[in-house]
Amino acid sequence: MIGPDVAGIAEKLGAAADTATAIPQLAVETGLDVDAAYAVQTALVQRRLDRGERLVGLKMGLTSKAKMAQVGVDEVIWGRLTDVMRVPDGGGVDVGDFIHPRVEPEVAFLLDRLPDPGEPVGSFTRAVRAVAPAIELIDSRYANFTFSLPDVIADNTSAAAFVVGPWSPVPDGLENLGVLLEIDGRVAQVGSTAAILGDPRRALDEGLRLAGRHGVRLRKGWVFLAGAATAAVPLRPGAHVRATVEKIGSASLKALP
Ligand code: OOG
Ligand code: MG
Repeated sequence: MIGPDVAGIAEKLGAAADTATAIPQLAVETGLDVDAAYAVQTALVQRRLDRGERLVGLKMGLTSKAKMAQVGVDEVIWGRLTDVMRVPDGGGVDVGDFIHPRVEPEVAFLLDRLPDPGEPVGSFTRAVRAVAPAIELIDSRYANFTFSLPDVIADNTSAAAFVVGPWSPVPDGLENLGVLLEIDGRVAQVGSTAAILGDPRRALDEGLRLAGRHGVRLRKGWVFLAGAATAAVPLRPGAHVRATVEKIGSASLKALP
């Protein structure tokens, strides 16, 4: 049997992102399984690298029950971040550049010395130099923000943009810090870093393990998003978004009017 058309599917997803136009889900019709979906993701990100973007990190997805429940997919996934997706802290985005953007509060790790492939993280404090509050802007390329597991993997796990706040040393009690998402000064979501796999450090173990399976090595200097602790919230034009993580600080983002 002929396998799915990896390059063709990546092109469709890339064009959907470039033109901010939703497309129907495609995994069932094209026979995409998880492995083929990661191959599509690789081709989709390569399309960005071919036009000059640089890989700057890795993001985890669906590491909390709140997120799994919101999208109806219950497996941990990972995707790639490029320099063009990064928005400066306090910076603005144009909602019109996206299909149906949502924002979610995240914890970011600044990667330092990483173990060799196949090895456990071992010492988190050696692998992670600093932590920061972050906001991820996700934008599924599928209509109605609805997808299956292989669909969302192929779509680079809905990655669209991200903001990283000020870095600080890893605080005590990282496994249970309050997380807040505010829109226009009003609380939109409340959670705890404990929602992220019981301890966000575990997200790094999972990232190393899962990305390692596909031959992807994390790099020193990369940003690592551990996955949202709460459900995501639609981003409306003119909204001011702030994510705060207790003991770490805040990151913010404006949507242009
Ligand atoms: C998939 C990406 C999930 C997270 O932090 O859980 C994710 C989606 O919800 O569209 O980034
Ligand atoms: Mg996320």
